[in-house]
Amino acid sequence: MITSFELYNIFKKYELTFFTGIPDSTFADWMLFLAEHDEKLLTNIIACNECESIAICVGYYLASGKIGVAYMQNAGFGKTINPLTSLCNPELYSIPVLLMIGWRGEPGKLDEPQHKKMGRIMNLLLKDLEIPYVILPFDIGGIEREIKKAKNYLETNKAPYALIIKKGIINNKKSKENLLLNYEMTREMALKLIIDKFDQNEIIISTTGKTSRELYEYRDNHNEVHRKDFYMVGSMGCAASIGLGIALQKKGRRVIVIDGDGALIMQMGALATIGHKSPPNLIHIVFDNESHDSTGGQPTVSKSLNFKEIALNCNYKYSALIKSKSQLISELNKVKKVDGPSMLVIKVKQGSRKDLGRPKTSFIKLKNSFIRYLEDND
Ligand SMILES: Cc1ncc(C[n+]2csc(CCOP(=O)(O)OP(=O)(O)O)c2C)c(N)n1
Repeated sequence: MITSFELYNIFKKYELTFFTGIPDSTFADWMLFLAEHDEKLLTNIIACNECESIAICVGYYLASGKIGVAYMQNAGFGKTINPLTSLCNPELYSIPVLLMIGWRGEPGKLDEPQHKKMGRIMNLLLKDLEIPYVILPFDIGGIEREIKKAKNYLETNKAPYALIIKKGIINNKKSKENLLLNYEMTREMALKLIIDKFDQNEIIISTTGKTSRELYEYRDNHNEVHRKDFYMVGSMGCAASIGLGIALQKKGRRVIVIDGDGALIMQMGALATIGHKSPPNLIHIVFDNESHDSTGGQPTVSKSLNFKEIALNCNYKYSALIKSKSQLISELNKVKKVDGPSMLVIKVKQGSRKDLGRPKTSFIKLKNSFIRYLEDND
């Protein structure tokens, strides 16, 4: 096992001090280290998605001749295939990028179902992409040897190379540093208020990570059925687009999308599509905790964004920024009466309950009962 500081020292020795990507809980402490030391010891750019991080590294290389490191969870690796096979490809521009990929769903290890397939095929995909990779060993000497080898390859071949990071290689023991967000509500509190308000034949789509886990558990604890909800697993950033697809078919039903700031930023282009199609029955709710809370609380860039105005500028018909419980209650009453698409941006604290559970029902069962709910309740 290696600490983040020891890892940084190895990267620095091989002139790798430029990092960009989307966080993964496999190296949560490393992500916090990068955020903490950005513009001091190193550069860290929190990207909107994994594809963007490759492109940032390409720009960095073109302008400085130096090699960037793109970090990601293997869930997001698929998003990099386009720039890796075009921009970086040795048959085209031949640009070296070091990938640092957290290995979720490693065969034989217990993990969430959405990680199983990518965990199994990631190495095969890298082989098909003709990107050499190494599974980083656990000892510091071995890690240094492999990073040196990677650097040599990148310089000699001017092509991408991947480091695969297993859980437990980077010490994650340092406690999570919560952002000091002085908001009244937690995500879970706000979620409960919303769910209680929409108690008719509404259709709910909840974003990936802890939001869906909290919603699932809330239904369980209240002996409510899950069929009203579509719980996203993986596919971060896709909740609003699923909502659009449904809203356009089910014009007589309200569709509530519950999103996160990280997920919204990841696929922010979806706002343009939603605004353009303008379904009046779509309500887009964003829990903005200024972080990727589900993977360890690493900051997003939401602090410098005004989602409320962005939505309106993308042709949403109504939008509000909410910071308190009383405001949330009044906006929920209002949003039921106006034509959408509408957006409610709710500022919430970071964090979740330690004993938060995970969906237990099979996803095929959940899908089938959700489809029946869509058919039955028009
Ligand atoms: C394409 C992709 N990249 C990364 C991940 C890993 N991941 C899962 S949840 C999450 C954070 C989501 O943050 P946000 O939408 O702000 O919601 P929060 O966890 O803060 O409630 C990340 C990075 C993923 N599932 N898919």
